[in-house]
Amino acid sequence: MTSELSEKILEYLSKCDEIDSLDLAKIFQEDHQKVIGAIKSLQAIGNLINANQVNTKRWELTEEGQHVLKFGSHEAAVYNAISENGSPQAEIMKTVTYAKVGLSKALAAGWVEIDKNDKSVVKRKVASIIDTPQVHLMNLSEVPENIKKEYKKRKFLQEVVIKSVLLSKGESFSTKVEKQEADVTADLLVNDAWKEKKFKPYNFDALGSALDVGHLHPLLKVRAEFRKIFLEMGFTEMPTNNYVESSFWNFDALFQPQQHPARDAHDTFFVAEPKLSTCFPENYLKKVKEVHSVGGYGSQGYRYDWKFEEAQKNLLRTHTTAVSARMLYKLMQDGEFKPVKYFSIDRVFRNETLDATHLAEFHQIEGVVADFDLSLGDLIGTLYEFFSKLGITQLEFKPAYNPYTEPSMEIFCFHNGLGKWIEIGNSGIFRPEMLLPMGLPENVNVIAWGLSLERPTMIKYGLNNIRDLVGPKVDLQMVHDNPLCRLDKNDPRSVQEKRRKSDELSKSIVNQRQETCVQDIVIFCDPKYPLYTLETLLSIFKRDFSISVSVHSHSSVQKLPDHLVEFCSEFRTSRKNVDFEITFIWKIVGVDPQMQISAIREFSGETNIARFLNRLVEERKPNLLRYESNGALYAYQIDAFLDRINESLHCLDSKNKLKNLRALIKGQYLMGDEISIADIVLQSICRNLGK
Ligand code: FB9
Repeated sequence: MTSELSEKILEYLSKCDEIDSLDLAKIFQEDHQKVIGAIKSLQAIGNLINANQVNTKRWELTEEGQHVLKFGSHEAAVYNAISENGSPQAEIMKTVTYAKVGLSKALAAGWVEIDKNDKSVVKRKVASIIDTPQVHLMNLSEVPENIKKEYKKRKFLQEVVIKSVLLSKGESFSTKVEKQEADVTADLLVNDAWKEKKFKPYNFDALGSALDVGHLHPLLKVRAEFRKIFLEMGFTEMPTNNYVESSFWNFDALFQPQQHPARDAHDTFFVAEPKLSTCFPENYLKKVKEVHSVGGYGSQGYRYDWKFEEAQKNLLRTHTTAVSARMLYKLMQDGEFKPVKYFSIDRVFRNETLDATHLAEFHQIEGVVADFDLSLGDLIGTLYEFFSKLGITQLEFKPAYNPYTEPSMEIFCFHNGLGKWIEIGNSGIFRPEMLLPMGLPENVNVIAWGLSLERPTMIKYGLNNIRDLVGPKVDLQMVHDNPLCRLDKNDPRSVQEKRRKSDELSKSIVNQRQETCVQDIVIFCDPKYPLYTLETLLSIFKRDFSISVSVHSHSSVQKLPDHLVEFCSEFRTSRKNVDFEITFIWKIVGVDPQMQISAIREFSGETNIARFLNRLVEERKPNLLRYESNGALYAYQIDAFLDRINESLHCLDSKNKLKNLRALIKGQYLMGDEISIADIVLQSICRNLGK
């Protein structure tokens, strides 16, 4: 049902070629937003009208400008406030609004002067004045631009951009709009009444209404992914809902001596109230005291006077290994030992020096496996399995020291983006002095490892400062905008599987090309979303490969925009026996171009086509544009960027799209100091997005 306002708009438009929505609002004495609403409802009814957004810059009075318009300029107000024989400056300053700037302007204009005999008095210097600023503000349209800019500097005027819509008659313009039914109702079905009706066309491009829901913080997204990894590996989550812990469970139970530096106040947050814990398992406590003070189980212990009072001190737990200790102790209290796999992901607190990547608290991720006769090999194998699910397959281990594990190892992986080995965690086998007082059988070993949640999250979301991730300065828009987190897709098995298939594909095409040229690259592309990445890639490849491109238009494209007529013109030849022969067809296919590798398969989307072309070239020239030849993690990083670029390409408005894409560009190249396919795609898109 069109509103009365819509019909008035159509009526007005029938008598002119075009009209701006702001003018319509004035003519109909309506709020501009109501006019915009009526225009949108007319646009929904087929091609009645053409509506193009227009941005108009307009001058508007500021609050100070309104004051000048009403009461005169500040200098005129000062002049008018001075009495015949002069007035004390203090009085003028007290009684006149904007007196300070008014007095200096009035002095500069020669309207007033300071009394030579009494500097505290100001006198009139002229008999009368013309208040030009007030006159100008009363009739802005007559004021020259340069004067307006002066008033902008004096904060009397501001330039505002008014968004409006320029209307003109559409292909199916009419002043009479037949009511369009939105639904087939029961009434319409009676006696086939629906046959006489017009129905609103389905808008298949209409988006679902954005759900006004909450958004998970990146840390919680990554935590969920780690939780998924542990659960699929058969681990059970430990109860970690106690930040306050006794020194006994946080340190003594782990065979960490009471004089260890980590146990003093500048490394640990001790709790003032309640200061002490009093309830401990009596027999177990005795065994812990003994193994610390005199040893046992083949250990000589630390040979010191172990103090109960020290063990009673409450603190904010410094690691979730305190929870692991409680769980392992409980295991034997519940009956006979059975093998278990536990994990925890929760906050821990350390009184540490703060820096860009360290705060006084962080989330520790910990895995624990207790079973008969576990060895260091089992620990290493478990770590390979765990980290492989993050796409990390190159691990190195370095001997380390922990009070509660022996042997202990720091874990490293090679980070291609940073071009160096980075520490990704710590691990070890719990000592007998920790396990045997709990009553665990002598042939039971417990392997364990830990890492932080913040470090992988910062890498995943490209954050350099921990304060951009947690704390009061976090940009909530980042929480709203950041993409979903999936770590499992990097499981080398699925990655290797994906790569094996595409390698097979690339090899089959490469082999085919070696006998003949690659005759069957066909690309369908929508003129609304040109594949500029192709032009950039071909200009890189032309140095090492012979290329020919033929460009055609499908019948679904009525007229090719002028700026696309020369698309890939540099490569248009009819030469045969080239390395790359591409048939490029403009066709209405939507945002994702389609690449057809005839008789084998199809790729969809700019980033997937780029990946394929990179692989095709990397087969012949590995160093021309490194991708998979540089290792799984390097390729994973590039894939992660390409996925984010692809997500941005599908976000709705180009402004937002450009903002998302530009946010990806931090240094010279996305992968550090080496250009990659991700840079080429990103730069091509950003360079041409405005076209
Ligand atoms: O997380 C750490 N690094 C890391 C982890 C993952 C990652 O992302 C992957 C590429 C995708 C990147 C980096 N670290 C441990 C190493 C360093 O960051 C280190 O500087 C900071 N460490 C924290 C503690 O620092 C005071 C990280 C935290 C940490 C260290 C050790 C443990 C837990 C967390 C442990 C343990 C442990 C050992 C034996 C038995 C049981 C638990």
